[in-house]
Amino acid sequence: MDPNDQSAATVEANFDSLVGPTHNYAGLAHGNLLSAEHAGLVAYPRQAAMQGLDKMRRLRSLGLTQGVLPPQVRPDVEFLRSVGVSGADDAAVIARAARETPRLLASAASSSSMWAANAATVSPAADTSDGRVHLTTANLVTNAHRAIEPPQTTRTLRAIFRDESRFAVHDALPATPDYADEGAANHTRFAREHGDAGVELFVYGRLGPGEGSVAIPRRFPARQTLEASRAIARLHGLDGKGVVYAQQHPEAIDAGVFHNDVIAVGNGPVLLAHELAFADRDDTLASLGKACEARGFELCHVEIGSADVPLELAIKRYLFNSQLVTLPRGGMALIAPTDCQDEPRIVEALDRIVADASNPIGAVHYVDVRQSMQNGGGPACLRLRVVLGPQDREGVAPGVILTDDLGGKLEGWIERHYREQLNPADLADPKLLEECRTALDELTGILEIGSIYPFQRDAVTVW
Ligand code: SUG
Repeated sequence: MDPNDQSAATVEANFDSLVGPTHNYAGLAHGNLLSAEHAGLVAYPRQAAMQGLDKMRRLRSLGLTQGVLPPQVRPDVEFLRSVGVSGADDAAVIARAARETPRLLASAASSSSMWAANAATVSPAADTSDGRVHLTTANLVTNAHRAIEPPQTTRTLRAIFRDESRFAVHDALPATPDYADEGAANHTRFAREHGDAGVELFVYGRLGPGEGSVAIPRRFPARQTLEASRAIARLHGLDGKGVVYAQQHPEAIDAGVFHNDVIAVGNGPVLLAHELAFADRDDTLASLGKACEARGFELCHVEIGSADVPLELAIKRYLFNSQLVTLPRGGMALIAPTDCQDEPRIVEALDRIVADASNPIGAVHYVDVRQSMQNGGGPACLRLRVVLGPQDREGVAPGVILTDDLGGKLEGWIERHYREQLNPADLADPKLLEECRTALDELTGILEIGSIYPFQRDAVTVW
């Protein structure tokens, strides 16, 4: 039997979003230090998209199931119109935005949907009351350029996770600060094996109204509320025994940890985290340990302390925004950004972890996603994890699962449609929208997911 044959197994698939043709650096994300640092830089969309595709191919070469999510249409002219930037046609709206309010144009043009970890929160079938995989689209209310993503995200997810007997795709939570939600970036699932009932850890930065008070960050926004996390657990029908809520360390948020996946990553029974990830480290570990025990497995906690890797360094190099994956042949590998590779303190910490037989992490693979990293999105930000049993897999649009053939087609597609470089001033070019629409129209054909964008539907004349 082929050891890579996973057809009968429950696997965790990574769905990465392709970087969009308008990838640029606009410094839009308050509290995200890399986004601020690189604002105004020339961006390289073609290279960015290829780096993302190369990462997907690398994961697939490790024997993992890899899916592809399409980007969103940008600039979002409807968003510009909704905030009063009017014009006779799309080109006029874009021209007026460029003239009068360039930051709004940058928000409308951001390719931020590339960070698929913020698309939704996902609970596998083994954890939910109706035995379906549940996905709740994130509302991303904290930042305007991200708050425009949810309607298209929901359409895209429903087109891909299309069998309603296997998948429930929920609309985003109400778009209000009390329900601020950033998706899987603040959610980690632990289980003995992917197909077993697990423990879902929801990490929040602040409470909702009337829930008492906790210390909150002073400098940067807390993007996730406890109220939002609770709502998702309810929507997904999670058993309370398998749910743990933990507060992010406010000092970590103030140091630039805008999502928990910038400071912690988990997989199977393993939690790899910095000592400053949680506001109450001991309490969080105790609750998590107890919940895992109740599910019949022991939590394997691998910690990196400030003495070995200071918080600021971990954030700058995105050490914890690595993907921790279970390999089909057994053991785990960490998929880390190349930016970690030339930092001796990080390499030493990782070498120690790999050499330590008390955890299953046996290898580190470095991937170059620098174009995304410069906007604060590392390897783990680019993917949405979805645990799929054999029946679930049959309910997924088959054309989005990466194969050699699809990889080749996507490479050609990127070469044909993406600009080599994009300056902030190029966002004013009305041709960019046309190029994006043409590219995405072709992409939906390649992925065989039908018409998912409003411009494709509007083009159909209804008699
Ligand atoms: O929301 N950056 C994104 C990065 C998201 C990373 N995702 C996870 N950690 N899962 C954000 O801060 C920058 C866009 C700009 O400045 O042009 C941005 O939106």
